[in-house]
This record gives sequence, C-alpha cells and structure tokens, in this order.
Amino acid sequence: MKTFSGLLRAGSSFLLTGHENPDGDCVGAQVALAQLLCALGKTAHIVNPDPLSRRFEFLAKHTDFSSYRAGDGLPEFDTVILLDCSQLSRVGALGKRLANSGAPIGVIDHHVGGESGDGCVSYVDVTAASTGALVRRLFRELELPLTRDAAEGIFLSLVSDTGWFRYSNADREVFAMAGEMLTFGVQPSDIYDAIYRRNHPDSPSVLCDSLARHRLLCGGQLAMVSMDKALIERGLKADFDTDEVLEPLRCIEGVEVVALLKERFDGTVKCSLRARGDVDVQSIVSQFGGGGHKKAAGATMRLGLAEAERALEQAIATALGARPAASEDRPGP
Ligand SMILES: [Mn+2]
Repeated sequence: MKTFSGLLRAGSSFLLTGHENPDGDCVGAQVALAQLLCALGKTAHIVNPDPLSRRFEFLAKHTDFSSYRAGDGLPEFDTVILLDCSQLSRVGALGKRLANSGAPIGVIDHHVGGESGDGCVSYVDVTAASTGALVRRLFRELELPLTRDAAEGIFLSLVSDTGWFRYSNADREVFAMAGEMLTFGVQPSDIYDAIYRRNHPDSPSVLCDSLARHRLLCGGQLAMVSMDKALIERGLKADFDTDEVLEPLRCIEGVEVVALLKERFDGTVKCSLRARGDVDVQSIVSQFGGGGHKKAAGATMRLGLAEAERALEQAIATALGARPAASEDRPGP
C-alpha cells in the first residue's frame, strides 16, 4: 500500500478513531472523513475511546458517534483510520483491540512525529493547522464534492486548533478554507454558541478557583496552575473545559509559557503547555514522553503533583534560559 488514497480505495468498511478525550479537531475531521468515505461508496463507523463531549453534540444531528469500553463489540471493519494522533497507545483500550485486529491502519495527523506512528500509510503534514484541513485536501485530491456536514466538521476542526483564528497557525490556508466552508451553509455563530455558551452554572466557580491557584515563575515568564483531584472532580461535575484556564494566563504580559497540571485518579499528572513567542514546548514535553506541536503540547507524567510541578518548572526554566538573546525589552514580572 503506497498511497493514502490507495488505502481508502482498497478498503470497504472503515473504523475511524482518534485520541482519548477527542477534541474539536479530532471529531470534526472524523465527520468529514466519514462523508468522504460515503461519497466513495464505503461504510464508515466512528468509534472513539471516549464519548462525544457535550460541546460537540451538534454533530450527532447528522453523524453517529460511539465510544468503546473494554469488552464491547465493534462494528465490522477491514480498515482503521486514526485521526489527529498517530499511535494506538493514545487510543486507550480500543487501541489494543485495533492493534490485535490485524486490519491495516492509516494515519491522518498534523503532530510532530506523525509519520513514524502506527500507520502503514500516513497522510501527515505538521504545517497543517488541523487534521480536518488535511481531510479537506483529501477531498480535493480525490475530486469529491464537499457536503454541508463535511464542511461543518472541517470548520470545527479549524476553529478548534487555531483558537478561533487567534493562534499563529491561523494562516492563509485556514482563512481561505474557513471562508469556503461558509459557502456550504456553515454558521460560525451557531457553532460558537453550541460549544461555548452552554456551560454548567458551576463552571465560573471552577474557573475562578483554578485561576486563583496560578503562580508566576521564572521571573514572570512561566504561569503555572495545578488542579488537584478535588478541583478536577468539581470540574468533571460541571463539565468544565480545562482549556479555559489557559487563555487568561497566556494574556499576562511577559508570560512566555503557560503550564496546566491536572492530577489524575490513576496517580499520574497530565500536563498541558502553551507557548507564546519562540519557546518550543513540544521539545520540553518530549523529555517526559509527551508530544504535540511547537506551541501546544502535553504529556502524562508518572509523578506526584508536587514533583511534576518541580520537574516541569526546571525543564521550562532551562528552555527559557537556552533561548538565543533573551530580550531586554521584555517587561519584568
Ligand atoms: Mn489537531
């Protein structure tokens, strides 16, 4: 199997999946790919390691999503497509099941290292803003017409991974593609409302208490927040999107890196890093076995919360110190 389109043409029933806690890019790209496969006369089932977030329920009006728990049955499939990640180890119990199935695995991804993941064929471009943008390119390569539902998925993928066009990956392709999706009837304000304006009444207090725990370190260049199990539990009850904690901290003048640490119930700590400027957070988390992009990356750390904080602070301090010519015009803490 040499080409990705060859893999799509060879299979007849596809299982589409992605990483745990699938985000808007992952599920949006899955919707679009399911539409593409349907246009090719194939069957496609989306099965993720976790249920569809309430924020993305609007997609379920036109697309079926299911989630897998160990021991569950799976729909029939002869080909697996992994979206927005490249390793079955990120797909939970379902990943193990798929590895044992012997079915060929295709990868569509835009993360660093995607080419060397578990795919027998990969469609990877680390410069692409989102995985959904790659699915849009596949429609063009296969000369298939877009549908409104596919356009909705692609639009969601673009806004999810560019922070609604605020991040530096919001390039000309992103704006052109987003505009094109509107011609298929996508309504950006409806999508925004569906995702962000249905918060639980307790979500402001979880946000407030999370932000109150932030610390400025490394001379004001690092903002760090730790959510311990108790706060995580309140967040889960309120369906709180922990990414909301990142933005106000990223907006503090002088902050170059934001680190969010979440204590998990299995004793590990999940860290998410976001960078402003030229700090490469992907290389920082790679020291802890994580991955992602230069400006947004994460890792699961097998450490206690306090140890994880110290280890990260040290790694980030080193990265900040190692940058060429630390600017003198940066405001102090
Ligand atoms: Mn993505």
